[in-house]
Parts: sequence; C-alpha cells; structure tokens
Amino acid sequence: MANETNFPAITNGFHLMVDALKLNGLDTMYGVAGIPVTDLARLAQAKGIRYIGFHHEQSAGNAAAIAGYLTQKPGICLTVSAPGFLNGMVALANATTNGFPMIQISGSSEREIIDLQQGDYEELDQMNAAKPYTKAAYRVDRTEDIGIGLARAIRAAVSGRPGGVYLDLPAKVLAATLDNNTGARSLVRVVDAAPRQLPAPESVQRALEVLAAAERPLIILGKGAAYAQADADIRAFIEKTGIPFLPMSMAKGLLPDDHPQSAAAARSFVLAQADAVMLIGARLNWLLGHGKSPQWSPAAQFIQLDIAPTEMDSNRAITAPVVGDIASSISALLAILDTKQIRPRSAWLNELAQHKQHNIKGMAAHLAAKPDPMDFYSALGAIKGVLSDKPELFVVNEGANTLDTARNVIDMRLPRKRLDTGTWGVMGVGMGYAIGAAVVSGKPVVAIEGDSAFGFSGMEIETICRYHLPIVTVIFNNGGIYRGDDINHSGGADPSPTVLMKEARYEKLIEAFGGVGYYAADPPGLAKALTDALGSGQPTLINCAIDPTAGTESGHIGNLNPQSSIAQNK
Ligand code: ADP
Ligand code: TZD
Ligand code: MG
Repeated sequence: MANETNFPAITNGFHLMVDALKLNGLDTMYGVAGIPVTDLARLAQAKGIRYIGFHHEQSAGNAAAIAGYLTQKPGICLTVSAPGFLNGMVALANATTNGFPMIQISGSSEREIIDLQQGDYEELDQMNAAKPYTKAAYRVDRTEDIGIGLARAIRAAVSGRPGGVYLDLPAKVLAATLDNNTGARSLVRVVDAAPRQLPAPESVQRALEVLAAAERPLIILGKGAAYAQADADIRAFIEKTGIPFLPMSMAKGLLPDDHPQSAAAARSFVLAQADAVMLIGARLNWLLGHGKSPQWSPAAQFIQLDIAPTEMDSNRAITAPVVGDIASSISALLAILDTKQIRPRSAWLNELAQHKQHNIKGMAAHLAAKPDPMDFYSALGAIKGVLSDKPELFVVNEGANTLDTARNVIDMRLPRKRLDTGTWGVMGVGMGYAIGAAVVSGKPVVAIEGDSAFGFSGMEIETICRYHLPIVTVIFNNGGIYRGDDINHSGGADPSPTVLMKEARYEKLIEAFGGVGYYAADPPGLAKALTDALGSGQPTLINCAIDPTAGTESGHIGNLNPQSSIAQNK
C-alpha cells in the first residue's frame, strides 16, 4: 500500500503514443522496426494494434497511404531515424500529392546533437526536411504533448484536402516517464476530424445554371469524388441529369464502366467537344491536359466541385466554383436540381454513342487477336475475362504500357477498387498498395505490374506471404522499361538503359517464401493460373511472357519526353 501512494503508477512515451492511437481508432500500423521505435512497434502489437512489418519504408508508407484513401482515416506509417525516415518520405510526399490522408511517425535522434550537427547516430533534422513535402510537419518535444501532437496530425491529415503529415518523436520523448494520471489526461480524442464543409447556396445555383445553358455537357469524376464516399448521390446526380461522365483512373467504378452514360470509350471526342464541364474531385493538371487546347475547346465553361478553394482557376478560368466537401456539394445540387432544365442535347448523345461504338469495336479487335508471344491486349483480355464476375476484387496497377493498357481494358464496377500510380505516375506503389488494400478490406487483390514497376517493391512479396494475404501479383514481363528490345548505342556489351532480363523467372521468387508461382505463356494459361490463384486465396505470382517489342516508349505519354537526337547519332 505504502508503495502505491509513494510511487504513483507511471507511464512513458511509448505507452502514451499507443494509447493515443487507440483512443482515435487508429488500429493498424505499417512500418519497419529499429532504433528508437522497436519497442513502439512491439507495444502497439501487444496492446491490440495490428502491426504490419515491411522490408522497406516506402512500401510501408504506400500501404498506409492507400489505407487512408480507402478508410478516410489517416494510415499510420512507422519509421526509424534518418534513412528510414527518408525512405518513408517518398510515400508521404506521394500521399500529399494524391490527397491521401497519412501520418508518418518517425523516431529521431538527440535534438541537442542534431542541432549542433555533432554527428549523432542517424542524425537528421527530420521535421524540417519533411516540411516541403508534406501537408504539415510537427515534432513532439515533451512526453505530455504526445496526445496533442497526434491530434494535430490527425486533423491536418484528414480535414480539407487530405494529405501526408509528419510526426517526429525524439527517442528521449518516447523513453521519458510521466505519472499515469497526467499521462491519461494529456490524451486527446479528436472530435469530427473532417467536418462537413457546406458549399455556398449561390455557388450551387450558379453551377446548375451553367449546366442548364449547356448543349454538350460532360461530368468528370476524379479520385476526390471516390474518396468522398458519396457514391449513391453522385450516381443519382449523373443519372437524373443524363449527362455523360468520364472517370479518371482511380474514379473508375464509381459508376460501373459499362454504364450507358460512360464516355470513357470516346475520351478525346468528349474533351474536345464539351461546352460545359463539371469536375467533381478532379484537378485540371497534366492528366487532363491542364484544361487547355488542343485537348479542350477554348470556349468550354467549367464548373468545379472541390474542397480546396485555391484549386479554382489553377489552370484555366472556372465559371462556377463550388467549394465544399463533395458529399455536401452533391447533396446540395440534388436538392435543387430541376431535371426539366438540365438535358444534354440528343445530337450530343448520338454523336457520342457513335464514337463509342467505333472505338469499342477497335478495342474488341485488339482483344480478340492472338499474337504469339502475348501482347498487352491479349494478356489483359485473359485477365478481363477472369475478373468479369468478381467486381469486389481490388486491382492495383503500375508500369507504363502495362498501366495505360490495363486502365482501358479492365472494367471496374465498384468504387475505390482501382488503385494506381496516380497524380505522379510513380513506380513502386504496387506491393504497398496491394498489402494496404488487402489488410484494410480482407478482400483479394490482383496487382497488374510492369516488370520494371514490380522491381521497385518486389521484396514485399515476402511480406505478402508472411501475413498470408490474398494477393495475386501478375507481372507483365516484356523484358524492360517500355520494351525489351532496345540496344546499347555504344555497341558495347552492357544492356540498354531500358532493358531488363526477359528470361527472368519471377515466379520462382515467391516460391522461396512458400507462395505459389506460375509462368504463363499464352492467354488460356494466364486465365487458368489467375482463376486457380483466386480460388485458392494463396499469395501467388504469375509471370507472363509479353512480346518485348509490343510496348511503346513511355506508354501513352510519350509526347512528354523531351526530344533527343540519340536515334540519329547512333
Ligand atoms: P484525379 O487524379 O482522379 O483527377 P485529383 O487527385 O487530381 O483527382 O483531384 C482530387 C481533388 O479532389 C483534389 O483537388 C482534392 O482537393 C479534392 N477532394 C478530395 N477529397 C475531397 C472531398 N471529400 N470533398 C471535396 N473535394 C475533395
Ligand atoms: N522512377 C519512379 C519512382 N517513377 C517513375 N515513373 C519512373 C522512375 C520512370 N518510369 C515510368 O514513368 S514507367 C517506368 C519507369 C521506370 C517503368 C515502365 O516499365 P514497366 O512497364 O516494365 O513497369 P511496361 O509495361 O514495360 O511499359
Ligand atoms: Mg516492362
């Protein structure tokens, strides 16, 4: 008894951090352990947080980021000081760029030594290094501030436009003790972390007036619309107005790709011809030609629904900005929608239907061809067939030709099921996104990966096997970046900068970890391997032999390459 009164029960930074996460419903952590956070990972696991340990922090961060996108709660990534922190930063910066809520919690070394640059173990001024690449960066300098530090990080990650937040935890702060009561009182449960942001009524009215005056209206859905989880209202607005829609890649499935109003098969036609365009959670960045000619008509009027006021007029004038969260904005639009006033002209719909039909025929011919070896279309045709009655599967996709062709061939029918290279076109997200999606959903994932793209995060197939995740990784092995047939222009023996081993037996990698490997040389072989893999639920890798000459430089964005004279000078 005497002991208890004289020495109040104590807690420390490790415990407080875990308690703060749990108090806010953050129940999963993706990371790599080491000094000074090993015990944080252990303790998190001991106290009921699911800890997924990776080989590389970038993949842990990508898993956290996509978990954030899928759940609207910040995904938590745990990293060690300096190099571990920097490895995770690519994922945190990518999360910020894409608008995914994520918090990277990193241990750090001794402040006094860092600030005088006296050479500590893994010395780096991490918080300041993080600032330019994140939505917010904080450091907790006192153990009693851990609760408030996490609260600030959560709010910054999920409110407004979501993004990546850095939270620095010096080793000393983790180890320092505090009496239990003071510790408990210091924790903060964040209330309404992402409050609704209602649009101004006049902005909603203005948007509908622009649509009512239009003859050739178009709606573009972006991943902000998918993130908002306002699926039913978005669908109702599109169906009630009858306006054709075009999904950006990660918005595919918000309405099914085979929906009669989808304009995806006539993309360049609708961009060029639309006279009023409503952007719902999509930015007019490079992915939409900055909203400029020649892709777009200079006369088109733009309506934009976005939570970020400064997104308006970023690339071209926005006639009707609607600033608010998408769920609130769409519901406000629906509330005063008069469907008699908004009707796309039938000439527009008829022309669109003709273009669609023409392009769909072209695609069917590509898919039906049976080249030997497989090209991107014939391999994807096989995958499309297998996935056609499994809309609940996640599809992760990266590469160049592998990405661009799969985006067009693989139909999505449910929201937030397609996860890809996003705003940066970044390689290396594949295994992290697949793991994050499988962990938060418990659902199977098919990752369609270029052979180059896969290599960036390939070691995480051990992570997939270790956690028994239902992930099928399909590698489109064309022996290189874009193509496998490039030559060394010096005439020397080294391979070209873009060439990888086309004879590589990637399927053997997963066998080393107890997973199942297949080699697929033709579409029936690929379809069978994928069907078996999905039936078994086992971690599987399918190595597909793709014609090394089938791809094009940079896939569908070759126009972005600066011109070089190497071809002429060889
Ligand atoms: P895509 O790449 O699919 O075109 P972007 O990432 O460029 O999509 O754009 C997404 C947009 O959605 C961003 O400008 C972001 O501010 C916005 N956004 C994200 N979440 C919401 C939300 N809940 N409500 C409103 N806008 C949102
Ligand atoms: N590094 C990072 C992080 N992101 C990138 N986008 C690139 C490099 C450059 N890059 C691309 O833009 S696509 C790509 C690279 C290296 C790989 C393309 O090869 P692949 O796909 O095998 O993945 P295809 O099917 O052969 O085109
Ligand atoms: Mg390749």
